[in-house]
Amino acid sequence: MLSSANRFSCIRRHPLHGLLRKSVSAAVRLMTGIMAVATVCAAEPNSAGWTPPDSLDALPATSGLPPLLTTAAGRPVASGAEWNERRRELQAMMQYYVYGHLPGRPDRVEGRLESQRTLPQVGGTEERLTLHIAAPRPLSMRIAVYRPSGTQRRPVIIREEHALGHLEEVPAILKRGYMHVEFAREDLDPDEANIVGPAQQAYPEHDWATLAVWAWGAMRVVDYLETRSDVDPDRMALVGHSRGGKMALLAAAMDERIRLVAPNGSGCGGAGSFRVQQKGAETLELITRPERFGYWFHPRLRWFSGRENRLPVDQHFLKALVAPRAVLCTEARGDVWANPEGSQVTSRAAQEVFDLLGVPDHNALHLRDGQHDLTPVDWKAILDFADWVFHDRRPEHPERFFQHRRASAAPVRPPDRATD
Ligand code: GTR
Repeated sequence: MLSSANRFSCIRRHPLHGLLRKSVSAAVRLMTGIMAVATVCAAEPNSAGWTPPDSLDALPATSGLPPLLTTAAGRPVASGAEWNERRRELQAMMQYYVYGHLPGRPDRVEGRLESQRTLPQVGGTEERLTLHIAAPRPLSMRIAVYRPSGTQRRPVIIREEHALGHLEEVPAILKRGYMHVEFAREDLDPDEANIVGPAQQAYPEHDWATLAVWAWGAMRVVDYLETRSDVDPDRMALVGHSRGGKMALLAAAMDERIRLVAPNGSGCGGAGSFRVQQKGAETLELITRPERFGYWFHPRLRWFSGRENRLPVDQHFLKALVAPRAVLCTEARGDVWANPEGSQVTSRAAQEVFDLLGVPDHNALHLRDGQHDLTPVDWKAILDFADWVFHDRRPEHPERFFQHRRASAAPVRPPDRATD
């Protein structure tokens, strides 16, 4: 269900409007795709001082993952100050090649309380609110806030959702003293191909795809939470499962106010490497198919299908962008589609940045047995790790959070599978 202001803009629900919207949308996306795939790239430097290539065809094939601690111009990165520069370059590259460009922070985000109730079964209260986002064309998004009793400032666990009211894990979260916030990401962009969602309509000059819209939505939740007197603004964590995990990792890579991110089973386009994939994992080719999830990504990404070794980025860039804040990837051994081995590889590759910044233990990966799901075992790992990061409560068996460091973890070097 869409929130009221956005429902107005979602004219696709009328059959004729739907046809119109789909064809306009398809044309817009086709144009973007043609521009990307024709590899005529804007050669002007962007705000990070990084210049996109004139043509994708000119990109060299490389072996291994692209380096983190060497700039695009070939300079080594050896200090925190140099890393800050490099960070901006990596953000620019990830947006250019993978997700499209996120707009800046809007002037205002205001929460309007819609309903409030006490929920004894979760051990606290529930507020339902609508966030009003002062975008060039106003946007709205629904959220649910769960809070233990008391008015003191609390750390927050934010979770993305396409529907609100997932109460199963709320009691455990509140019991540990956290607030829990869910947001309805699809109010900003429905999870469907061939739709120009409300947020994309509000910023027509931006080439952002659906994952970027959702990530921007998470950042707007943070804008709102910063205005609340019962939120500890230095202790906000973001959790997402699967496609929500892809979104969460991107949001944390872009927004330093997110102090801990936990992508769960996020796989291709999330924590898993595009290049290094275990047998049965979702590939760049599969995920970017127009009839599957091409709309999650900038159309430019599909050019790298079968040419992954020419992609100037990989997902260890996103993990490194979180440093010195904390990232915990929760993965399941049986979830081969989400490439848990490729996530170990990107965690190992990102480690050098966490080491450089003096926070080696802020780069974490937890593996459990089982399949693709966000289970109580994952939630326990997330809360134990959050207690450690936010409250310095050392967990039992801390080595369980660093499974990418084990000698048996997957090797960093990708198999020679991509063709030139
Ligand atoms: C799958 C998709 C994955 C993952 C998953 C989900 O179908 O191939 O990349 O995102 O959906 O979000 O549940």
